[in-house]
Amino acid sequence: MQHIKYMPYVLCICIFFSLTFLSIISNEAYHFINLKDTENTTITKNDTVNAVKEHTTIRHLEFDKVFNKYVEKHNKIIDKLLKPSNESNLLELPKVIVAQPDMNTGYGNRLVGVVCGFLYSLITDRLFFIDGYSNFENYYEKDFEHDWKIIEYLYQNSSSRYLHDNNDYNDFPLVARGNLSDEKTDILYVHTWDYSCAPIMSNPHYKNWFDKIIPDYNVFSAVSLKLLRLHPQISQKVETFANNNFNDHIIGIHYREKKSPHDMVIPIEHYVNVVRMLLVEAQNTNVTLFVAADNNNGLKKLVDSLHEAINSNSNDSSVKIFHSQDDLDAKNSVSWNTGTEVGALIDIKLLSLCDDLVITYGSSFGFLAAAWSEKASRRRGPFIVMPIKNSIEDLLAADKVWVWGASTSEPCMYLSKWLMNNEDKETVKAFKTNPLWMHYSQCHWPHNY
Ligand SMILES: Nc1nc2c(ncn2[C@@H]2O[C@H](COP(=O)(O)OP(=O)(O)O)[C@@H](O)[C@H]2O)c(=O)[nH]1
Ligand SMILES: *[C@@H]1O[C@H](CO)[C@@H](O)[C@H](O)[C@H]1NC(C)=O
Ligand SMILES: *[C@@H]1O[C@H](CO)[C@@H](O)[C@H](O)[C@H]1NC(C)=O
Ligand SMILES: *[C@@H]1O[C@H](CO)[C@@H](O)[C@H](O)[C@H]1NC(C)=O
Ligand SMILES: *[C@@H]1O[C@H](CO)[C@@H](O)[C@H](O)[C@H]1NC(C)=O
Ligand SMILES: *[C@@H]1O[C@H](CO)[C@@H](O)[C@H](O)[C@H]1NC(C)=O
Ligand SMILES: *[C@@H]1O[C@H](CO)[C@@H](O)[C@H](O)[C@H]1NC(C)=O
Ligand SMILES: *[C@@H]1O[C@H](CO)[C@@H](O)[C@H](O)[C@H]1NC(C)=O
Ligand SMILES: [Mg+2]
Repeated sequence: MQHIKYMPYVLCICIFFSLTFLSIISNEAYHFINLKDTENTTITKNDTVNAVKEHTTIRHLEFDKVFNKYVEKHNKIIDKLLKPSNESNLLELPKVIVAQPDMNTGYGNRLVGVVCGFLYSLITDRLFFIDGYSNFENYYEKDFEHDWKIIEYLYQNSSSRYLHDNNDYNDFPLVARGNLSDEKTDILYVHTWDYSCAPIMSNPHYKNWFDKIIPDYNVFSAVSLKLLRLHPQISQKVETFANNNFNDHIIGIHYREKKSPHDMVIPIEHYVNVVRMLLVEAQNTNVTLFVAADNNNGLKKLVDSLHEAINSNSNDSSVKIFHSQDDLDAKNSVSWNTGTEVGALIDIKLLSLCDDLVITYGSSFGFLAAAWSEKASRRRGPFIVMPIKNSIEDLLAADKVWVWGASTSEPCMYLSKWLMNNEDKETVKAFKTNPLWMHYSQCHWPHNY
């Protein structure tokens, strides 16, 4: 079996859920990466400009109205709370949701909890804050003041509890089938590395809300496209790169090499094969391949393999291969991962512009690109390449899947396997009323695997 030659790609894992390399955490400000291809912002083709414009078409009009109303309300209340006057003395402290992202995790683990927290605040009519996202405004546009630090002092005597506390505690019965407005606690903390709010979409109390506000159930997409809009300086780099390099049909590939646990391997050849399969379908269009990876060497191997496969199968020069230029082996100054903060955002956003995605099982980076995207509700879900045991057994057995196509672009919820295994029957039943429950559950190892 040829595939055995991928044996050398076995790599060590530290904590496989998310975190690769432990490095010293600091609050150093980010620096822009040097994207050489994109330094000059000359836009060459009018049609690509239009294509990029089309990406910004609003897909969730009802949600956007809800978002804008929330921003207005939030700003008014914050004004009153922070400007002491006799009017504000009479004001009861509003109940809040406080999202607590861990800055030392990657984006896939950091942003899902922020989106979940905001979703809860809309549904429960609480105010939304983020606790501890350093330099948020350097990376994103900020429509309203959500820094918990500026308001926290008012809540020093308030009651608080965790709705989610990573893998240690999750109130799934409340999320999947309770009425969250009955919750009397002033502060509800949302501390999670997972898309752990997915069960709220199954909650019978909120079914009408979702049917009306986000009827296509691309919930992450609807929320993130409003709450997490990239800082203009970063989004300009994304747009320039796309305008200069992206063609009619774009296939994005995320190769997460350094994460497979238990001596499993991710055959590069399998990524290449999915691309070849997609190229058959894309005949007679000019195709761009956009490649991202978690390390420089992996990126090079994948680009070389793609070049080799494409050139040996046709002399079709209409397929172009690009990647951005983050130094993936550089130590990230903020998180446990490698590469830079801005470089990672640019890669995610470029992947999110792709018409098709080929991503890696168990890596939330690719799922984030699929979901945090204007294309989330239009395209099919990403193709997911599976790590396999480095043995003939895994290449021959019927129950070993090498690649599969996801049914939606929503992120993965790795805790769903825990939920189904440990929660009471009613909660499991409620969770499974969501037509997407299989998607949420199938895309990741269980957290204690
Ligand atoms: N620039 C860049 N960074 C990456 C890439 N893949 C992984 N990383 C870095 O590694 C982190 C991985 O963490 P996360 O997004 O949680 O994904 P996961 O750990 O694979 O589930 C990212 O946030 C990036 O900092 C990539 O393709 N490009
Ligand atoms: C960018 O474009 C300007 C004007 O066209 C040119 O003068 C400059 O040399 C270019 N810079 C780079 C880095 O190519
Ligand atoms: C590109 O679009 C602009 C504005 O829509 C237009 O003025 C210009 O003529 C177009 N250029 C070409 C080459 O089509
Ligand atoms: C509110 O403030 C105004 C002016 O500062 C003052 O005249 C008034 O007595 C105050 N009312 C109360 C109820 O404290
Ligand atoms: C909290 O309670 C203490 C003691 O009762 C009181 O002195 C303090 O002003 C209160 N803080 C706030 C923000 O209400
Ligand atoms: C939830 O409970 C509140 C009272 O705590 C009630 O006003 C509201 O109608 C309930 N919401 C739903 C969706 O059942
Ligand atoms: C692909 O691009 C080339 C060069 O820009 C162009 O001549 C050709 O018509 C394009 N093909 C299709 C199918 O759009
Ligand atoms: C591609 O082009 C090369 C050189 O022009 C030729 O030798 C080769 O047979 C071509 N391959 C295919 C698949 O057409
Ligand atoms: Mg991670």
